[in-house]
Amino acid sequence: MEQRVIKRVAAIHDLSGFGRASLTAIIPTLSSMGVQVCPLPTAILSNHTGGFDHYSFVDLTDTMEEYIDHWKRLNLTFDCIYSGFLGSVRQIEIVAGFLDHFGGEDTLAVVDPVMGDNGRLYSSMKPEITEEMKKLVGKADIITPNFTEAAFLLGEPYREEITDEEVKAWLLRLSEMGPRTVIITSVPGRRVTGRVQSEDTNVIAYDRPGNAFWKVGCRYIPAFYPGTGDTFTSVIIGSLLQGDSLPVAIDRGVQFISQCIKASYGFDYPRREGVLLEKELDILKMPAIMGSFEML
Ligand code: PXL
Repeated sequence: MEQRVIKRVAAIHDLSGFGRASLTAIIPTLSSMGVQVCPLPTAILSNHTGGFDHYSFVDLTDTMEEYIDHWKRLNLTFDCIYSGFLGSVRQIEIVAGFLDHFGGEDTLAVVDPVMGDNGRLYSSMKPEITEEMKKLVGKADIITPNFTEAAFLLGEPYREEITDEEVKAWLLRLSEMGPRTVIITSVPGRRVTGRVQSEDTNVIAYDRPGNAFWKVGCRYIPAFYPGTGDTFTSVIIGSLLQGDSLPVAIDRGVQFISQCIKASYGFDYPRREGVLLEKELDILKMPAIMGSFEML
């Protein structure tokens, strides 16, 4: 592969004009980390669907193949292929074909199997998306499902409590589907009689090459902001492309999202607009500081 000064990521996501999710979160995050983003848009929405009750939606499935054909004619190569929100079974097939063509040993394949949250599929997702998404997961090096998406991929009922040992079993089963690294976000942590403890949700990961489980605790902040999953995975990709180890990359992702939420929470504005990313992006230019990850 050619020597590139700037690492290059193909980002296969929707473009939502308002609300800081998908490409409008991914592009600034990776750019701030010195990585070039080449978007392959899956759909164009006026605004994302989390917390807004109306939006326009233009499905780009029919344009994707021609778009990809031009990238093939340009002989483009990528250091990473990163897919997220996909609107249809057909789009998943197109992404699978993209991974077959542009993927390889020197290309990190990251699949964020965006399907739902809080135990439910997103309103725009049809139930058959889960079966199709499993095929894409099988082609990935790294997957970053949230706890709900992990349950859907495994056919497990959603639950509000889980032990570390049970999460480890889930991680191994997900890794057996293909990916060498599995990172589950929003894993419920300890609760005491309804009162939430400080370390309430965790990111727990399994890395097959190192045969290691990693855990990073996140302090509970009572606010949900759409798009934080896209920013989180982007920070992990940027960090890995900069040469960080997996636990450091996960830790940087968790620290950055926590900082964004803390910096946003004190301001009175609709949460559906996402975290105040623009205020915090410069943090990504700083070197990683002391991590809070632990080995499980
Ligand atoms: O961040 C995930 C996401 C991506 N794209 C669209 C969404 C959402 C979450 O709500 O609505 C269109």
